[in-house]
Amino acid sequence: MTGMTVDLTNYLRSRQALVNQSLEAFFTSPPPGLENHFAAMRYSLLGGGKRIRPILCLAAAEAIHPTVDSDTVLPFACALECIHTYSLIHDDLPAMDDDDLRRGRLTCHKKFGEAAAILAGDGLLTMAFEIMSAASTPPPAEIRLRIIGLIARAAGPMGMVGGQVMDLACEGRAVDLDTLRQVHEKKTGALLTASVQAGALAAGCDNDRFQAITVFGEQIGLAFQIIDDLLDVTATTEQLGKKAGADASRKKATYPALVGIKETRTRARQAVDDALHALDNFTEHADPLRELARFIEQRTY
Ligand code: GRG
Repeated sequence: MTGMTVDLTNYLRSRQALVNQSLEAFFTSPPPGLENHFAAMRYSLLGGGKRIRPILCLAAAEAIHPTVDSDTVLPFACALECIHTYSLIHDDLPAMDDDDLRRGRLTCHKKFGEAAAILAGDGLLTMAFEIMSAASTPPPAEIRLRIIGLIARAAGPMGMVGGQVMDLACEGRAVDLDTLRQVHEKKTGALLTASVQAGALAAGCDNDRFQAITVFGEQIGLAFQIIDDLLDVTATTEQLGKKAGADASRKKATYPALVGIKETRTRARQAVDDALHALDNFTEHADPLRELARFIEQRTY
């Protein structure tokens, strides 16, 4: 077993600060004429959020190489948050979920207007790839290219975008558990899996540990979405910073709707147990990753 004790609250706080500082640096002074575009991107990117994906990326790197230089990993970690934030902005648009509240405040389109919000999402998505490709620090170009490729695949039609397309196609239809799982794997799981894969690769991970980290990522991705479904039923709008009960009011297929609350919890626990099992051969340097998996199961927001 492991010997390192992780104070997750402090760990999350310190990594959030690191990521926020780094994101700030990538989105500082706007060129003349783009002040409003930068304000819209910054509003959504820097106005809250748990930073789960970048922190998973940093923790996976640490699990592989405990003294890895954070400058090696931060461009990927920040890019993942940019992609995630873009997806939230677009998901909130009237053409999709039409939400007014995100991260405890007005959604981007409510604050800046629809056209500005679409462009803020586009700007964040493309900036992610500029950030990842521009860095002059390690990893070497070959690894950098592999990471960029896997993040692109996880964000695009084979991953998150594809999951969103499938999700929209499911609206108003009876959906079985297998289909729901496929939607979740793509829409939410793919980017979470890519987050740990990217961190591990940036830190120089070998093939065996890459496979193990991939299983870990897939299982926490599943747990994350199961808990997201559950929180929609059990948490308040205030806790979530977005409208609670939205899935039920849209009659969406969710784990609680399909299997009930008790079984939903059991499935989240099973996924986290499977994720932890995948790290059996890792040292105590993977303890932050292990704690993050438990946090994903126990989170209340
Ligand atoms: C529009 C291309 C496109 C994709 C949208 C991710 C997504 C696909 C939509 C978001 C809708 C949603 C609520 C999905 C459930 C899981 C999820 C991604 C929750 C939000 O992530 P958190 O909890 O949010 O990490 P914070 O705000 O903490 O970053």
